Amino acid sequence: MTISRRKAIIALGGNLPLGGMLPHEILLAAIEEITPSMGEICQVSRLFQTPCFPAGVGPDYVNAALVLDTNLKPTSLMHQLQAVEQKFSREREQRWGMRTLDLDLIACGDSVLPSPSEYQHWLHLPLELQMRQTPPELILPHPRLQDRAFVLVPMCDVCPDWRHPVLGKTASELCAALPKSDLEAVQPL
Ligand code: PH2
Ligand code: MG
Ligand code: MG
Repeated sequence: MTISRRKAIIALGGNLPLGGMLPHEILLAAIEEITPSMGEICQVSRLFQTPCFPAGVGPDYVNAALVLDTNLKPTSLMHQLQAVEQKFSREREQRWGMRTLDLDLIACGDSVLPSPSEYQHWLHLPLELQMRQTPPELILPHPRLQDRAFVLVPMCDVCPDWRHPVLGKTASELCAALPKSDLEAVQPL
């Protein structure tokens, strides 16, 4: 049997302290919790301070990205990432609410999940519905990654040449297409 290894892109974020830990310390501690059984970390981005999205609903975030060489299936990896979130007291309450730690699986190589047609549905979902609907299953690549400087700027540190399997553009091309003001608001810590 061949084990298929793939490069998973993981986005890290947080905007709430936990006990005595500040968001950037939580992110660094979370990276330490990504064990060899989950895969091998190949690259870790710088940490960035980013304005909260949607604007004004909470404190700035700290965001980062990493690339993990893994042989876990995407859903297993997602469950393991959720277990790490739990260690840092992540409460799943409000969509896009404040959080101590968010670990999002952004992409797994060039996988499109759960299917290309389902992917199209989430890709084109109007903003009004995005705010109210949570996909029932893992969607890959993350359907909003192309909109978000707080995801794409860190990705450009670790995988600028990763090509979006549906949009056909690399991370650095997607990043360059964002409004300049969005990009300038993402500041290395
Ligand atoms: N994550 C969210 C909602 N808003 N804003 C920033 N700046 N960074 C995030 O990681 C973030 C967000 C939901 O996961
Ligand atoms: Mg999340
Ligand atoms: Mg998130």
